Amino acid sequence: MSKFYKLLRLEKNFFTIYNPIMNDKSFSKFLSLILRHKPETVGIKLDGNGWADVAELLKGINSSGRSINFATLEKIVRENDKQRFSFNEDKTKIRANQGHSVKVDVELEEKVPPKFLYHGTIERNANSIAIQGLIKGSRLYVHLSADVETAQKVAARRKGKPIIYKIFAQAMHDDGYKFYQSKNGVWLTETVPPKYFCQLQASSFKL
Ligand code: HQG
Repeated sequence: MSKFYKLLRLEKNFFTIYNPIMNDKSFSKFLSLILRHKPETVGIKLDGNGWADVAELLKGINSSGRSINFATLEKIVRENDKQRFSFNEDKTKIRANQGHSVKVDVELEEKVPPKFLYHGTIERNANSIAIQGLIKGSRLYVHLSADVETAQKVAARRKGKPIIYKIFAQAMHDDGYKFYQSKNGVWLTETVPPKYFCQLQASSFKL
């Protein structure tokens, strides 16, 4: 990533994290930061299964200069476009369904994948992906989409020319690679070596 884009991202993150007037979308981003990456931002800890105590979370957020109550948190969890968060049964605990960089075990269900899965990214990553395959980077897993449309949305989060890989998931599974599906439908695996994917031609998906 160029210095320019790094700065842009830093600036975007700064306003997402430090803007005290937050709508539900910015709150959802802030929650992702806390529950996937940096619980210490609001002075809390996640347990081994990724759960945060809801009372501690609300207290931590409210002490950080933002204002949130249980009803708003419930609404954000309920209405989140990708169902990123889950409560436990009595809603005393909350966790992110996927996307973590902190080492927690969110009790993912191992599952037999469909024949193909998809991964959306940008062209700038293509050379390195061709050599290394898809790697998980700072996250716990490589994230894969069930269909091309979803992969396109993932690619569109980034600045650059979108590219989509078709992953030979069934072949990987047959060769012993494990797959998981998060509660909100994202497919996860540890790594995807180069022999298990091909790049889709741009003509086969709408840019
Ligand atoms: C790329 C969002 C160079 C990879 C989405 C991606 C997803 C490589 C980036 C979830 C590489 C990692 C995760 C290699 C992989 N060389 N680049 N060898 N291997 N990459 O954000 O999949 O909205 O960690 O292609 O919808 O983009 O947050 O992963 O571009 O489900 O809930 O390295 O995040 O979900 O980026 O996105 P990320 P991702 P939420």
